[in-house]
Amino acid sequence: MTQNTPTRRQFFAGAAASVAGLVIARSALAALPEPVIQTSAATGAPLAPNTGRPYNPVVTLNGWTLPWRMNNGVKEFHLVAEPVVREVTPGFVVNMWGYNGQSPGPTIEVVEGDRIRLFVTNRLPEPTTVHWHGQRLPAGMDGVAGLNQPSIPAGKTFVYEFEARRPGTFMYHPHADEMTQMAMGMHGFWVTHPKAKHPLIKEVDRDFCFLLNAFDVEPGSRTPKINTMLDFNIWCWNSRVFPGIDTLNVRHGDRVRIRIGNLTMTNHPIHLHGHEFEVTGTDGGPTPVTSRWPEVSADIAVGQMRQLEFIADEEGDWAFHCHKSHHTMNAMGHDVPTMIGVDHRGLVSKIQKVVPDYMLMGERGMYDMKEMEMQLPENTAPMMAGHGQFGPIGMGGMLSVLKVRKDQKPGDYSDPGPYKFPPGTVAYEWTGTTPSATQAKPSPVVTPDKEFRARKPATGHQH
Ligand SMILES: [Cu+2]
Repeated sequence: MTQNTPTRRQFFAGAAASVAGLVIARSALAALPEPVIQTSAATGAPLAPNTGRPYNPVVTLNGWTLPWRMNNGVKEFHLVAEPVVREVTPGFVVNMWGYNGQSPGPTIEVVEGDRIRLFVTNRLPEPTTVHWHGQRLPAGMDGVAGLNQPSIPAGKTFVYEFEARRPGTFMYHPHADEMTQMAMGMHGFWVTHPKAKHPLIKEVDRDFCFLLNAFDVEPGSRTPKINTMLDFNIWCWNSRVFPGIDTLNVRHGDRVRIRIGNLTMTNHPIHLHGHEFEVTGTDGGPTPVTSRWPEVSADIAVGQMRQLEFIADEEGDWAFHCHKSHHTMNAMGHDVPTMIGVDHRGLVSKIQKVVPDYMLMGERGMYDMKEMEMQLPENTAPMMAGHGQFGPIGMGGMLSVLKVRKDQKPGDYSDPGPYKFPPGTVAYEWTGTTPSATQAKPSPVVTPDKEFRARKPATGHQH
């Protein structure tokens, strides 16, 4: 792959090549920083800065941070927009477009006041640009094709240069053929750390980030349908679905920050169990302290970013997920007819004479689907998957687990394994007799003395 202009054949070969790590000839890009490629979907270790101002690096869930080089005081990064193959969960890979071997692209971390130069090489089969969402910068660096710059033709490299003027939580994505390129997985995270102690930005022990993204991939296929507007079936955090999303592992008592950006076509109420958090920042910057209140769910609208912060002071394994129930489910959960209460006795064998593969689903609810090892088309994420220490979890999509442990070492992000519940603290089965139900006494009938007047028997309060 020494030529810069990908041919049609190279484009289709490119997806396969990137699995093994795309090799770019150094001679062709001699003056540029060598592009760094990452093809593993594992959560990368935080990238401690070895040049420039110090900061406490973030951890990108199932992602990584892009290294830079220092050139006369300027931080230089090299992004390569290209077709990639992403493992969305074990057994399910999707052809995507991304940056430097992955979708999402690598996280970019800089410090307030840094001078930044970003080289963007386009190895897609069509023009692209990069928009630096939320940044204060010169208009000519804002990346809207046609409006702020000519688009980057296939095979060419453009240079963006600006100062990171304000600290905060940002992202980047194309502003050229957005419908295709974002539906194919092109976006990445950006964090600008404060240059000094900031009155609205607390130092934290753990700083996680990820993007919400979604794809429409027919079961058995591996390329997203880019024209889908609403009916997506793969609901991702950083292009991963449960059980493929890594857990968030923290030490008991840690101050934890989770930065989330939404690049799907709908909102996601992100819900944390066992703790209350505050929203300490948006893509507009840190929020005033007087605007913060405790929450256990934060709705993240399309194109928004939110920073959630809390003290992890409850030991255990805590679910952390989108509260839309269809978003904690993988493909095949959407077009199944509701069968609850339908008596199918004797029916299946008759239907199977006409439709040999016919299978009955859901006449007692969908719970059985958790255990069912049904024959899925090749390359399909099971609708509900994942096991906990008590059995099947029965979810997919936008779900992970916050693991809070007393013995987790500072800076150790490794998975401590399942929580050891103290004896007597787990919900248990009642083994005594169950009394039969009694009918509650009917509420006394109150005749309103006026047509719209009612009396609440419990309080006697009149409306
Ligand atoms: Cu959601």
